[in-house]
Amino acid sequence: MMAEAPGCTGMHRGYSRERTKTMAARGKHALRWGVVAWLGLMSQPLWAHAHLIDQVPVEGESVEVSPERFELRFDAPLRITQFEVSGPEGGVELSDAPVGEMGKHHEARPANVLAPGEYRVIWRGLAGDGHTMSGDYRFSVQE
Ligand SMILES: [Cu+2]
Repeated sequence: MMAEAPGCTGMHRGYSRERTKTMAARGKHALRWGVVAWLGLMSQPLWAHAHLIDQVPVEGESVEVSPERFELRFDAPLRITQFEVSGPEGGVELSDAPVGEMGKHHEARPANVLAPGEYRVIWRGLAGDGHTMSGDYRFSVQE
């Protein structure tokens, strides 16, 4: 199965009619906020969706030794709602998981040394704009 590319599965669904109504209700500020939102599409909006910019181990990487930690870095804050690693021995127990924290940088540590083999990381998160982001990638640990 092909790894699903990290992406915004909501595709601006969060910029809803309800939010537009709320903006209209703010009267004279509505236009200004509309402009801010529009500019946001070009730069970094306040309620930005977050894109994955770095991960450790890197996708497809074959690491020589069991990784001490897993890392995800985003270009905007995101709340991790799911983080799962599985391998040849099933689900990998994590001594600390990033679930629930809002931030650009997330870390998780395996509770035990990872056995050689192929691993799969599945994560899911909620960006500041309310969009769900997710990723699914593999790496391997050498003999
Ligand atoms: Cu988004």
